[in-house]
Amino acid sequence: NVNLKINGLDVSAPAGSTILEAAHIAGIKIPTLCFLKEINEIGACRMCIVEVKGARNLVAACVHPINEGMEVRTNTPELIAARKRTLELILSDHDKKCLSCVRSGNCELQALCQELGVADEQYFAGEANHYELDTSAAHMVRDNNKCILCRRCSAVCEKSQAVGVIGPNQRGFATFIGSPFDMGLGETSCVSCGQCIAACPTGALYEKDFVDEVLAAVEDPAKHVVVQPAPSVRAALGEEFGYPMGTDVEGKMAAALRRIGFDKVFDTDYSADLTIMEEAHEFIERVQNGGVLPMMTSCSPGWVKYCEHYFPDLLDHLSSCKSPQQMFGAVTKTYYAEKMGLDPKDIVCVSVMPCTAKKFEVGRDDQDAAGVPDVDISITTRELARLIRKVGIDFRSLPEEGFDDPLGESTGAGVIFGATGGVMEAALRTAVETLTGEELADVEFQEVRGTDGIKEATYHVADMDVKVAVASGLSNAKQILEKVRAGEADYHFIEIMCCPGGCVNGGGQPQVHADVRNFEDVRAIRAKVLYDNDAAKPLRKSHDNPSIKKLYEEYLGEPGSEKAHHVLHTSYVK
Ligand code: HC1
Ligand code: SF4
Repeated sequence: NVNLKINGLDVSAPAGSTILEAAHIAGIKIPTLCFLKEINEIGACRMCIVEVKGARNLVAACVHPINEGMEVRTNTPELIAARKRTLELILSDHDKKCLSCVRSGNCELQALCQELGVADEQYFAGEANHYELDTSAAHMVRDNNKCILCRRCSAVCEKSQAVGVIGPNQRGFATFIGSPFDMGLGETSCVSCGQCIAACPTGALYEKDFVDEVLAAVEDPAKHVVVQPAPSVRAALGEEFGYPMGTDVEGKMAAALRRIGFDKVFDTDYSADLTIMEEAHEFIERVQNGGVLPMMTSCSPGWVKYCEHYFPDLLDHLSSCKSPQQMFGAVTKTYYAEKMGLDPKDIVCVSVMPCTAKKFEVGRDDQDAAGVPDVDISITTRELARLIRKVGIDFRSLPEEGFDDPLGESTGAGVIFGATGGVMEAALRTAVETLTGEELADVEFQEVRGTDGIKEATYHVADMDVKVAVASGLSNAKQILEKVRAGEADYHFIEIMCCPGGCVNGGGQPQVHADVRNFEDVRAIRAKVLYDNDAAKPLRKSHDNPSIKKLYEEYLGEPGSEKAHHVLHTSYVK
């Protein structure tokens, strides 16, 4: 360890730490704005400047390493005044419409202004840029009038996602964040992941909001409106209502959805189980009949879009299974509609997703089993929180309730879909038992758990070594895909999730401020909710789900049947 003094306090921190990290250990907060650990370490915004005794200039604490005997001051009146001036300069070219801003109350810029006592907004009126909103993408809006040029979005897009379709254009005062040649984001190869939204400290980036469309559907007496929340929503929605990160709010979420007025409160976990039935069957078929291997999962729409744009030569590796979101809609508008005597045109299927790419997925071709779109409206976890507030539901005082039958029943295999490695583990639980004909002694496949960007494992199943890989975050996926493309990978099955850590860390989840995100593993904390939820379930294998068994008996026949293909499988754009 290295010993230093911060604000006169003796601090000991691991060698190689930055001043920011050492201060955090000592419980001293140094404000930051542009810094995102391992993603945007550019020391550019000057919020985290500190004094180091003997140094000629102020240094950026986010990137400056500690030394033995160093003496640091973080909070002198001069530093506070300098930070305040930095904020004032940002505000002079910022659209200060806080009242109507989607991030009001949850904006990092607003919070810093409050902490540092920046008061009179009119005072900063100066020369300002004015930008048109970019609404060209299916999933999000870019409002450069609220952009503070921190570059967190472009760093995430490039480094985590290997996409790189947004970045600084022009120079000096004219600098703005945009796409190459100032194209609309919708015209680029953006994959709709929303990781840039999750990284944005202000209201410059936000999802297209469908809260009012959902309310209108619920109010329409001619419509039968069903809702399906994704696995990961229950792991993070509580954060919007003051619960500590890592709280499972499944029961309150179901109660809230019922009070919003949905006719049926179902669960995407149900169709995650269904996806496993089809995907495990497809995998076994490919292995036994010389199909294209490695097979790759297809439930993450940002990943599917990435594959279509960047690795079209590997599309035959993608499972033909629709995602659980889409399978849910397809089953609702075929099987459930028949059972209830409803015209599929009168059903509105709403999904609540931790994801912004799901807004794009609902509009894809070949996702209309009943001749109408499988899913009508997809909203994010954040939009659900807004909807709950808008209709005046006091979330914290709600009772815990369950889901409706029959599309609300699920096993533990369904709920772990939201964490990286979860789809693989769920598929293995079913594939192994199908191949061996024996019951698994232990259903937990620890090797594919955890937040590492790339995981590998080999399982000996029915005289065969099954080699699997799991990647989350497209830059990690890219490494594996390049190996497959070069013929250097001997995997049988690969799970790929677009967002780092999987859906729990999706672009539609509650935004986590950088001062938390830089020090805690949000992905692991939320994933634990799903693994605990799984461990507490009486049934943990998709093929044991009674409602899924019934669906096959009454409607689909066998996994992989012609009918199952018509309803539950799809195709891709080369
Ligand atoms: Fe996901 Fe999926 S796990 S893609 O992350 O396969 O969004 O949670 O709903 O569809 O189940 C997202 C989550 C989600 C699908 C499932
Ligand atoms: Fe990049 Fe994803 Fe944002 Fe598109 S949505 S600009 S791919 S980070």
